[in-house]
Amino acid sequence: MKRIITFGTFDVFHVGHVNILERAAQFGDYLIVGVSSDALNFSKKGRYPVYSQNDRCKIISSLSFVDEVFIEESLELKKEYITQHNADILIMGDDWAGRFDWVSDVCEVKYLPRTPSISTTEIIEVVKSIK
Ligand code: C2G
Repeated sequence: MKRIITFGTFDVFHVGHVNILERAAQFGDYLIVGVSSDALNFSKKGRYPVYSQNDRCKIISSLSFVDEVFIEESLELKKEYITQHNADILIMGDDWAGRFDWVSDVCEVKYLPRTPSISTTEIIEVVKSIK
């Protein structure tokens, strides 16, 4: 039984998010998702997500291939989250390639190709430009 863990903000949920979670789930039997908190986003990006952490968690929890969801409060706690959840593999999109290799002493780390041409930032820009 392999346990997979992944992390993300998943704001303004879109098909790129579905693709990474669906593919991550295929690497094991149980998928755990760390959803970054509103405060973590504010400290990283200087703005809050469009959707609140509760709503983002609710959306991710509703997916049939997601088994467990928790709030990620800090990027530095990655190893603690991985060991607490007994994860065997950490999976992230390849925009993060190499950046989580430092946890590879506690689990395997894999980066999967991002879905091209879609991002939360781009969706926000498109919505803003609609007159
Ligand atoms: N993603 C993807 N294709 C896209 C957009 C996103 O595969 N077109 C993937 C990202 O690579 C990431 C996941 O979807 O693995 C979540 O992306 P974001 O919501 O942008 O998450 P981020 O703000 O990068 O938070 O601890 C890490 C952070 O919590 C990651």
